[in-house]
Amino acid sequence: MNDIKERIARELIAVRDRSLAYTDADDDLLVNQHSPLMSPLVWDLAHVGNYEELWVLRAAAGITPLRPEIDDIYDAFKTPRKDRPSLPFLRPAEARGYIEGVRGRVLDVLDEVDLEGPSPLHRDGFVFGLVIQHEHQHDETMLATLQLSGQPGLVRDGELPPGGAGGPEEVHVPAGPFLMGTDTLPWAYDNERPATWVDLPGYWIDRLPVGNRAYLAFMEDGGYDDPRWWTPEGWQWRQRRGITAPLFWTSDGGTWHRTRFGRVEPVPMDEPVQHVSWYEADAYARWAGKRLPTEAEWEKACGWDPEARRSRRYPWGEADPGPSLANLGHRASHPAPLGAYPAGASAYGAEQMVGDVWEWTSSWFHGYPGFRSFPYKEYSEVFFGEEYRVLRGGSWAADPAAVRTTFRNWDYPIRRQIFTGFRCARSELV
Ligand code: AVJ
Ligand code: FE
Repeated sequence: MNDIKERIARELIAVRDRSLAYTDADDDLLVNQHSPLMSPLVWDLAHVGNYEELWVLRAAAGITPLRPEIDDIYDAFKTPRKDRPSLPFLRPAEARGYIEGVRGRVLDVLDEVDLEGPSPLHRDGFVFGLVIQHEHQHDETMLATLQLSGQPGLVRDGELPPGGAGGPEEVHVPAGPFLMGTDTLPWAYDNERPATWVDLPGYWIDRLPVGNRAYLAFMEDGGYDDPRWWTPEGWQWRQRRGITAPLFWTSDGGTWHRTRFGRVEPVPMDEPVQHVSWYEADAYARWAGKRLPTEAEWEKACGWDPEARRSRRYPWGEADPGPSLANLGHRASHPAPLGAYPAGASAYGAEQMVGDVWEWTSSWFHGYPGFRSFPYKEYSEVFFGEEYRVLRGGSWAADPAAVRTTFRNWDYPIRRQIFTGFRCARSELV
């Protein structure tokens, strides 16, 4: 039990170090809004502290509210992101003081709590997992905000393995049932439960995410100008917004560059494409004679172990994602080159399924059969329906604590500021 508590304490410290590193900047950068799509950075910072107060201190431990008067400011449902600059949110010094005060009490709660008790919030440290994953997700959002701001500063240049490991273009996943989702991973979200048998026909899925070189071939083949490849909504979006390339790409007389955290550099042809919308991913797949994988196809190819007949936590098994297995945890501020992680392959031989880029799937975000919201409807359930597409796998900016083969992310099909790419699939010929 103390092992779990120590692990929780370590993870709490690590994620807070991360949030503080991302907000170690002048007040102007933190309080200004850099895009109507995003909150001011200091809003995210105090929001994660407020969430921690709500869930660990008040809900799980029954502690009297510390600052109930600020709850409304940090309620994501009360004020849409575009309107958050006008909120009377805490200024940076006060925000840091507030979240530090909350955190001190959270560590006291951790010391005393019975993680084997009857409360489902306490069991296996669920509520701590909830706030750790929540903060990591906001940290990734903060990185997207920083990228949109165009400000230099937060580029990390950690070394990633070289790409180029060979292999087939596609891997085959034979027909048959697999268990989708989980009943057993203790920190899994409600939307990953319950585990459900899903019987899929056989299919092929790309071994690797689609790279910049392949994506550029689509562009040069007139992919953005040919409505045959686009859904009607996608075509309308492309026309209205005048989209001709991934977000952050610019071209000067033939060579494509990208702006990455304030640096302009040639688009690296061997990296997975990122900053494309679902509409672009879907159009590319049709141009390539393929389609996007369904969410079930994606998860089976990533996590199912056909021999053991169970899901793995990561594509390669249960081992933590070391530097030779996946590009997670913001080691460097970009995806790794294609073929950089042969040791991280799934049972079916698919590579780079976790880390590098989130991957669009063809599926809308719905609850699995038997879904029950826990611990609150506003995490998942209110987003179910035909508005959000599911993203899988996690990007270079995602932390291993918030990545697993069953983890589900979702966003509007027009969104491109997130660290998102895709891979293609196709049905077996019959
Ligand atoms: C799961 C990434 C879509 O950022 O809106 C953060 C995560 N939920 N605070 C989001 C989340 C509440 C969520 N995503
Ligand atoms: Fe949140």
